Amino acid sequence: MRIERIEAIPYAIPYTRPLKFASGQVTTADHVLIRVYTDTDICGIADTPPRPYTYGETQDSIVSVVTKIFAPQLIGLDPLDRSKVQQILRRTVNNPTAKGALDIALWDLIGISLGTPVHKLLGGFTDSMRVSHMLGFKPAAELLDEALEFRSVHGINTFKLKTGRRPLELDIEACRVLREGLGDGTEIYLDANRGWTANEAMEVLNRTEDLGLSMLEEPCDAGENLGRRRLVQHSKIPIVGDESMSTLGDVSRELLSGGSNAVCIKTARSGFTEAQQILGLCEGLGVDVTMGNQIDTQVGSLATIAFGAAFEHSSRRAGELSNFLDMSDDLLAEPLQIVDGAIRVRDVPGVGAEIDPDKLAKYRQD
Ligand code: MUC
Ligand code: MG
Repeated sequence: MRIERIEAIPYAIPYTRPLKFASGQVTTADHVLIRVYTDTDICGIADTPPRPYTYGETQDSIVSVVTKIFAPQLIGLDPLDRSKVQQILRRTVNNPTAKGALDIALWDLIGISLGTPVHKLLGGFTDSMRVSHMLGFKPAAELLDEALEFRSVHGINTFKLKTGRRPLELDIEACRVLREGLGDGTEIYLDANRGWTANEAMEVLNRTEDLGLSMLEEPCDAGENLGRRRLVQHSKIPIVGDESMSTLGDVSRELLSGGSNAVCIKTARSGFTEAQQILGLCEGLGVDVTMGNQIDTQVGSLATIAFGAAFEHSSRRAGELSNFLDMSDDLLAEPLQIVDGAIRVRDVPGVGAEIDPDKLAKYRQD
C-alpha cells in the first residue's frame, strides 16, 4: 500500500455557543479536513483545528504546509512505515496540528486496511471514555446553568472551567458558585491558558483551597520559570501542562524542570504516534494525564476517544470530549452520542469518522 494523494480541505461551521478563554476565542470552527488516499482506494481522515494564539497555525497555513511541504515528501511511502513518516514530519519545525492530523489519518487508513478499529490497534484497553465538559468565560450564574444542563441532559459530572481572568475575583467567584451549585460529588478543575502570573495563580489556589478543585492547567506562561516551579512545588493539586508541552521533547523538559507535574495530551497536536510516546513517558514517571480538547469537532473528538480508550493510563480520568455540542453542525455522517456521561469508541475499522458528503459540500471554503 502506498500513499497516493493528500487533500487539505478548509471548511467553516459556526458555533452556537462560542467559547472564550484567556488566550483567545472561537466563534466559527475554521478547520481543515485532511484526507490521505492510497493506491488501494483506502482513505484515512482527520481534522485540524487552527489555533494561531496557541501554535501559530492558521487555516491557510495548514492547507499550505500539508499540500506544499508534507504531501510531496509523503506521497509514495508505505503508510505502515510510521517511523519514516515521523522523521519526515519532524524535519519541518512547528505546525503541530497539521502533523497530528496526518498521523491520525495514516492510523485511520492502516486500521481500515487491516479491518481493525484503531483503538484496538493502539491498545484496546476499554471501549468508552467518561466525558469532561469545558466551560468558557461567562458570568458565574450562566456557568452554573450550563453545567447543570450538561449534567442533567448528558450525565456529565466533570467540568473544566476556563479561568485566567483579572480581577481574580471573577474566577474565584465562578469556582465558588459552581461548587455550591453542583455539590461535592462533581469534579471541577481549572485551565487558565497562561492568563495569570504564577503568583496570581498561587493566590487563586489559596483562596479556593476549600472548594475541592482537582487540577490547575497552564496557570501562567511556562517561561516564567522560577515562579512556575515554585507554584508546582507548593500546590496541593496537580499543575497540568498543556500548550507549554506540545511535543515529546517539551513534555520531558517541563516535567524534568518542574514546570508541570501532570500532562494534557491532545491528539489534535500530537497525532497518535507522539501521543503514545508522551503517554508512555508519563506512565513511567508516575505522572497523571488528561485527554484534552482542542475545541474539537466530532471528527477530532472521535480521534481523542479512540486514543484515550486504548490505554489504562489515558482512560482513568474523564476526557474533554463534549465541546462539539457547542457547534451548529458537524461533518460526521453519524453524530457522536454522549450517554450517561460517556462516549463509546466506534467498533468499525479505522477511527470511524465517516464524512457526510453533503455537509462537506455545504461548509467547504475552497
Ligand atoms: C485548552 O485546554 O486549552 C483552548 C484553545 C484550544 O484550542 O483548546 C483550548 C482548550
Ligand atoms: Mg488547556
